[in-house]
Amino acid sequence: MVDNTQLPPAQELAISRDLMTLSRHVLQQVGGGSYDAQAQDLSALMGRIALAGKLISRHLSRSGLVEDALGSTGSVNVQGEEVKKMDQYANRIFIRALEQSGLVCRLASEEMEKPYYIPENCPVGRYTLLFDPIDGSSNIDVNLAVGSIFSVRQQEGNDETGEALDLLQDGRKQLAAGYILYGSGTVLVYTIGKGVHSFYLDPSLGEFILVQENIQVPSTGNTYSINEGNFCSWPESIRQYVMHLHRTPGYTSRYSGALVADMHRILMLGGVYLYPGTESHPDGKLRLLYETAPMAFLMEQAGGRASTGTQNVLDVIPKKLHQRTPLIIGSPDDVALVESFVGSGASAQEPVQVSELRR
Ligand code: AFP
Repeated sequence: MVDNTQLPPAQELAISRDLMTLSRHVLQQVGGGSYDAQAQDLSALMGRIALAGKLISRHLSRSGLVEDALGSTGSVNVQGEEVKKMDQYANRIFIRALEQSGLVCRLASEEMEKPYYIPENCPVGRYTLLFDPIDGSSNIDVNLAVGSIFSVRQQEGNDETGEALDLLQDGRKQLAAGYILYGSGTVLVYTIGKGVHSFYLDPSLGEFILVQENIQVPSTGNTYSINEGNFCSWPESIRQYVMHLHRTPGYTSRYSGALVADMHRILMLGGVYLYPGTESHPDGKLRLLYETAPMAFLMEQAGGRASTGTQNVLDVIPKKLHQRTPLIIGSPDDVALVESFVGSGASAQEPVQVSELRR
């Protein structure tokens, strides 16, 4: 008798994959059947973050056709940077999507000087969402890849002052982190401390579909990603490192101007992304709580590393909400190589002997 309920194994596998929604995946990561309250919360939160990503993706895909997507709002944010219309739109989308979750009491983003409270959620919603709504916003007007970065933390204490002092803790306090890359496709990559997993948005279904579980970054890669326009204002050790790469056959440089896009390349193919301090910005450009710490959490979960040059990014305790840190992130061997230059205090007069460091 023929079993009409079964399809060939390859098709069965494809169906199982298509049915693995993001929320279900989060639950499976945590529970294995017996889901506790936090697992349920994280699953619901990821569902809302994914919804925000879908709405932003849709708006970006029409950006040249609608009035309110391209160009600048004419204002500057707390970092003194020009606010693009998409920055404002995406920030609002995250707020509204998480407001409705009932779970998030507080949101903090690059676009808001102070945390945004949702008082009606606070009695039950003990989570804070930190996010960069649009990372790489200078790419929007020229139709290049941009991203969103997110990080979830438990809210500690009642924070009656509204100063969010409990956020000034190290990156190991993150419960979940990830990014959404709006590129040739829209991909969401996340961790809840149990590996790194990626989901692609299937526009025909309007769902993120699992494509890869337990992503591992290669131990080394041939790509380095840094804005070489800042060469003259980097510390000498970074200049020496990059000159070493120039002299070593096999390296290639890739830099898109969006951390999410560059990070995704490094995560998938190996190599290193750097945003070091510069003369005018000794701590670099990237913000700890909603850019470098979430990326560091993700990269470590994928077997990689993230360093400021002298310290693990996840150990940095911020002094303020919008604190910046230098970032060296990627394959463990490549990050170690950069650190060896920083640690050696390499100077132009004393070039480092690196032959033994590079396999
Ligand atoms: P925004 O988040 O303000 O769009 O900045 C993007 C970013 O922080 C990061 O995504 C890029 O890697 C970096 O800035 C690019 O900065 P430079 O133009 O200085 O290289």
